[in-house]
Amino acid sequence: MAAVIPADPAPFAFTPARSALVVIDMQRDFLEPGGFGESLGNDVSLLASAIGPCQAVLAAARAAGMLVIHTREGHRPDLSDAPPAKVERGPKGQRIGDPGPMGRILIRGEPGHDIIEALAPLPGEPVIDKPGKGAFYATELEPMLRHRGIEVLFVAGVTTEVCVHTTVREANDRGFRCLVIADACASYFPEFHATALRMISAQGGIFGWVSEAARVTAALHPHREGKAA
Ligand code: C5J
Repeated sequence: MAAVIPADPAPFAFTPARSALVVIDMQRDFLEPGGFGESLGNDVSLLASAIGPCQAVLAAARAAGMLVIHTREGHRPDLSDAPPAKVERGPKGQRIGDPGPMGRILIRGEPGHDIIEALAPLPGEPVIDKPGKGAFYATELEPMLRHRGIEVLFVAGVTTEVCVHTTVREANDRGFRCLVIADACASYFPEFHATALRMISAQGGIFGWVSEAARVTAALHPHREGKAA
């Protein structure tokens, strides 16, 4: 049964069974002090606004029986999957792989690499570990979606103009229809957040659609598992 969400640039029609919620990189390394985000000079408190809306859409997607996928950005402990061009950013001693208050920065298995407790994946929800900005690059995300017949992605997470945007662009080129949930995304640069969202919905939705958590949850409500008409 199709549902419609008010969105920019036009109403967005979707079928929950063919849709997935993808929550991008809501990790301690980006949202908490002492991680990768702060090591690059950012005010990590700016990302907190996305947590409540992410919780709301996660609850609604789970209740509707939709596929929920989480991603984490990070690297192997030996850094063999981390390009030097990425590692050589930021102040020495606070770069990817360096020790920090939450373990080695942006390294898989370290406390900082974990998804924040408020948005912890439930058992059975796939978690994609990605070495890049985009969730499709060097990951199993695309076959995972194709095998389940997914055509639509609801995208939330951080940061809007970096990993969210890159993932939406990758998805768009692969033929997925993406709806970005504006208030469930955030950036260290509020002006980049606003512009990145405009870039998605401009030109007739060149990369996708943009809406808000309350609209998404309202559209999913009648589709709670077993209640969809
Ligand atoms: C960044 C991300 N900003 N998840 N990563 O480096 O957006």
